[in-house]
Amino acid sequence: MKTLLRNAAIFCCLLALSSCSANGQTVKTYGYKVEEVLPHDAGSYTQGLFFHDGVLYESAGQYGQSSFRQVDLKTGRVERRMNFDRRYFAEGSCVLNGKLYILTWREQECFVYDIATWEKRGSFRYRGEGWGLTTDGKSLIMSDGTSDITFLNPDTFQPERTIHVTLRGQKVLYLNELEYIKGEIWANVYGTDQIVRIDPATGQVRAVINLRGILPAQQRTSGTDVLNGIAVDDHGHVYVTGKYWPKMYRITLVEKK
Ligand SMILES: [Ca+2]
Repeated sequence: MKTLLRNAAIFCCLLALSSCSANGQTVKTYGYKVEEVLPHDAGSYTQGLFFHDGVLYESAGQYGQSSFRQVDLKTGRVERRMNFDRRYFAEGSCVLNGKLYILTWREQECFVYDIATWEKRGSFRYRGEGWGLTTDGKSLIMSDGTSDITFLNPDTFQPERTIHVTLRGQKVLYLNELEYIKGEIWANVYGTDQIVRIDPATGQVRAVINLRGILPAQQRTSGTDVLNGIAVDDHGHVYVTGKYWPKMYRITLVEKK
């Protein structure tokens, strides 16, 4: 997946041109303010991050290391953990109607559990890769590493519709971890420090958030990987982290003029 970083540079070039209009719509650009620094398990290759009933959950990837965790927000302590067989590379996760859905990267299988008991309730097969997962409260919303985001029926996992995500008319590839926030889909763009805010009806990027520098150089090691992980709590507070990052951040956005 590291090879994607080369291609991500192309996307960065696109961002440099942002803050212009796309088909008559203005694309806003944001920086960030760190409101709170929280601990994060530097052993977690973060793939899914979300709150449910005030509790933070995280899915983590890599073959032989994949897990799903219930995490104490303030201490970062893993309070409950489920490990996956080494055949599976866990990806994005979310809860809808009391069911926990966890994607796998190339295994083409979405596991379903009861979020209260973590008992397995079944699984769904799908084609292509699984990357990010979130929900608007009705559908599952899934990314697959391309510029497409697919809305799925949570009972059947059948696709309902697909949006093609564009920034100023250009495809935005490598859409990764997702979070549905106030009527928009926020998506990490793999290999970059950017989050794009997407119109769920049209796929157009309404805003770009640049989080460059949020994890300071002195906090980085040779094992530190890319920004990934967006979660919003019941108060509308937004949290971000990254793969093997030692910190998670509660942020607010600062619009760039
Ligand atoms: Ca998320």
